[in-house]
Amino acid sequence: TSTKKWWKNAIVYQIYPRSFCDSNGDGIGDISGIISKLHYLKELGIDAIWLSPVYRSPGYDNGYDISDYKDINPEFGTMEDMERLISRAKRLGIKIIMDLVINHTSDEHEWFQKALAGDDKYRDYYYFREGVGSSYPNNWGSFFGGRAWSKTEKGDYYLHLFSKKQPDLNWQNPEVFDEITDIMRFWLDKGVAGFRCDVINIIYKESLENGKKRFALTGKEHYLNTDGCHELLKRFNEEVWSKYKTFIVGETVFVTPDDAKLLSDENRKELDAVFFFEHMDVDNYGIKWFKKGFKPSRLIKILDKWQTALEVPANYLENHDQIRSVNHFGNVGKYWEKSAKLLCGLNLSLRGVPFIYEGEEIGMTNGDFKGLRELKDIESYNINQSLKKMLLVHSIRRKLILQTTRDNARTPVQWDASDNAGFTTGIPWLKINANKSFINVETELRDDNSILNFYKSMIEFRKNSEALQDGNYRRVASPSDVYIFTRESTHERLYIYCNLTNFNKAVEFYGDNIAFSNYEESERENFFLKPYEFRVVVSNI
Ligand code: TEU
Ligand code: CA
Repeated sequence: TSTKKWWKNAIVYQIYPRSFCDSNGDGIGDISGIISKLHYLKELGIDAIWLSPVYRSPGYDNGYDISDYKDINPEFGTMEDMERLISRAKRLGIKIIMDLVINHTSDEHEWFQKALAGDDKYRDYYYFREGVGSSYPNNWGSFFGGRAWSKTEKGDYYLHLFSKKQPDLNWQNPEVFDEITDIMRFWLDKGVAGFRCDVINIIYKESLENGKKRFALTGKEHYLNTDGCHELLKRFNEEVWSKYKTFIVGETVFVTPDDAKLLSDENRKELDAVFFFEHMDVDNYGIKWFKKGFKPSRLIKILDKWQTALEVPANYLENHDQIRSVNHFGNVGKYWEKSAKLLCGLNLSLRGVPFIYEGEEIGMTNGDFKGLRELKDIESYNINQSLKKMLLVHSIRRKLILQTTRDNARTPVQWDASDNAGFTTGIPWLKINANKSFINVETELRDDNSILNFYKSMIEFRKNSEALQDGNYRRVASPSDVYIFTRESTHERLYIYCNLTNFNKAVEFYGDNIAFSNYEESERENFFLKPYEFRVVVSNI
């Protein structure tokens, strides 16, 4: 119907511009590079692009440190390039969703520079505080390890929940609200279709009091999902977003299903959807650097919980902050191809809005880094410093960081098998994986049986399926490491089977005919699922 929101049946593709495609040989992906691949994305079948930040930035956190919200990072191109991207995409029916990073700015933003120079108006855009005795203003910790405060030349401190190059904005100041909503309108007027709001549920600090002591993120109870944050979201929605046909997805850290419901309930008119993290943390001890073995049964429990809790979850299995999903939940050995296809099937069968991260559609794997020196991520750098303070030796730090570093997902997209994988003619900013020789777009486009072609078919299948797009969700009893669920609409009932193990798994088969699978008909069995088998079975209703 015409009143249905456009994004409810959309499939979104995330681009991390630095790593996507370089058009001018400087080794850094750019906007012209993206434009050159729009037809590829159209063919893939996606409806919208979430563009990680392209704003002007000194790049200490690859653009998540913005120094001018109304300008484009010259490394990525010009404002004309950006306008061209929006209009070319529009012609192809692809919407552009920008990343909106408003918890903090870069310390090189004019506002912060004026604040440092002593301008009181701008000092109140941030949190400047005197130390307590010879120590920090409070005991809060940073997301990237270490303290959340840094000293200025004058001897006072400023708050930064991320790196010291990312001072937090003071959302209690109404002028900050006016500045940022003005920026939102600026981009929406240019034709952008919405925002992915970075760490949006931590922007409003209720107080700057000491937090309960924790191993990580001491202080979080003072800023997570505060009433002030809900209030801000309501006002963003009412005063700006609702005036355009936007899709607003929030990156919301440490949320429970109840928190997420409050943030994205349609009637509350705050966010449209949220990214939760519980499934990302399925294989760690609460802190991502300390990993434990992956158990499919845990992943299934978590996904089921969120499927049941939320009407429209934002579904994803990887992004620019996480390791590659085939490393995380699949198999990079013998079952690389089968497991990548299974994860595709899973992500695109769940209820909600599916997000695909660049390279996921060809089964890209974690970076093959040999040492910490090959890494570029500021988080990895800072964590290494923190782990040093904990007196962990180099070999251990190396192991912990290499298996989890965000750079695993940031290696350049592998377009072909040539030396620089068709990503650049120059020297890539981050090392390209050796497996580009067989994991690359060109090779996979030619192979009917490739992961890439599986994505294309699965996307098309979803687009043509009322049950997958709008149906309800119900888990079906199964062995704990096999995920079986139904998606059902008025005219269609589908049984989805996901064997998340590398074993044959005996299961009960329901339904009539197999509509989709990552195994050939001749390879399939009647009484069990093959390793990493994915099946969609249609049942008559
Ligand atoms: O991420 C927030 C965030 O919490 C992660 O960086 C976190 O360290 C990791 O995902 C935990 O597993 C957002 C952006 O996505 C990230 O790239 C930025 O560095 C960060 O905010 C600061 O803007
Ligand atoms: Ca470039």
